[in-house]
Amino acid sequence: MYDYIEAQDKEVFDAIEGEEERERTGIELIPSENYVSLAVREALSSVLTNKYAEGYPGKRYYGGQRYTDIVEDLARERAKKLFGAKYANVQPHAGAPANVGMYFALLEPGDTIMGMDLSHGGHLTHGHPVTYLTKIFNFIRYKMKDVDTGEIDYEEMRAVAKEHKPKILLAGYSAYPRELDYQKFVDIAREVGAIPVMDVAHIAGLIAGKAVKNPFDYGFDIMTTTTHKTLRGPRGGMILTRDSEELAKKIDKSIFPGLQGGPLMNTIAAKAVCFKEALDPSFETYAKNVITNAKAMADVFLADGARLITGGTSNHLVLADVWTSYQISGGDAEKLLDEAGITLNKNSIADDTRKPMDPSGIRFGTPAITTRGFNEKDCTRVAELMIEVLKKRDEVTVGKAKKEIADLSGRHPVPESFI
Ligand code: DSN
Repeated sequence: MYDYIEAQDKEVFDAIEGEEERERTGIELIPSENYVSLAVREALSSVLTNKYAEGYPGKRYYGGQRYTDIVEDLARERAKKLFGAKYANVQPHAGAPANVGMYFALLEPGDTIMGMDLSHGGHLTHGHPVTYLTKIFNFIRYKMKDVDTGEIDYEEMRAVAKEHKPKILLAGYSAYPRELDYQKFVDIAREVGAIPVMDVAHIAGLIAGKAVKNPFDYGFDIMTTTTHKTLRGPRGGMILTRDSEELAKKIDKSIFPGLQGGPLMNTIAAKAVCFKEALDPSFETYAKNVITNAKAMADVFLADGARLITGGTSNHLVLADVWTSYQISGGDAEKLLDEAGITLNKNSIADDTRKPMDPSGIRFGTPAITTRGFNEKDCTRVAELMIEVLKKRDEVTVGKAKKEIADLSGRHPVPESFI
């Protein structure tokens, strides 16, 4: 596949080869990562990368759009079908620009957004002080009432929303292992005149595969997402509007020309390919298995007495407080498990007393290994090995785990149509 790079640029070729080997042999547990199909990768490397296509199908600023219009229309139609939306904007380059574009479409500078507290699972773009967004908009937060069950404090949310009158009530997260009570979000949003928006970046594939609830069924107006996590598509973003033409028009204008220039047409083609894959009934089985596998891993940690944020999982990810459970920091746990061939990420936990660069938690999940065909039994074994490594930490234990991880990996090669 990389013949030309190999002949022309050995340094880049070697790095790509190295990464491919890493992805083939290690066990990828970062819950926001996945393997995309070769069809998706072919679209990404297609000639569509050569084309400027500012504007939208039928209304572009450059000529020669016969094929780009077909591709973008296919992506939009498939996205709408997949998520039950009337409108789709498939141009955001990633999840962050999707959220930024959505904010600017719906708000004026100084307006208020209410989102999940970052240490309780929210995302940087939901109002972390390090982002420029906080210089423009006013962010207020809601939290979990009970970190051990994951229950959100909806009464507090209602009271704070009534006081501060946010224009957007934002649901969604990047490190929260439970489903939200969508009806409560929508009710509170309507009570205070806010637009209910859900950032489904992490669970888009689970929604598409009907393994979890669809926020649109509860009246959310807008969903923002990435396409490369559980949805198993190219690195990119998207904004879906349930049924308001007015909102959809504002979003289109905000993404282009408000925020971005030329859309990445090769990525949009890859999104279209990924959406077709996700519309196939087999994707429903995949999505269900992702959750079953994550639950199997959580159960092993719970049986060992570990503290899991929210007490388990109902989706694709697990957030373990390894500092309390095993007296190891998230950073050290990440490094140690990496030595055993397991890739995951350190992660802050709710109201963490440790610093973000070496927090109390680790976050892991099953989208990638489920693509490789890992089942509940395999996932149980991976979790057991993780715990052994976290507890003993010596060279022999790490070496033994590494060998078994390599065996497991060998038994479930990345499918040929994926790598
Ligand atoms: N960086 C992503 C994640 O890992 O969850 C969120 O943008």
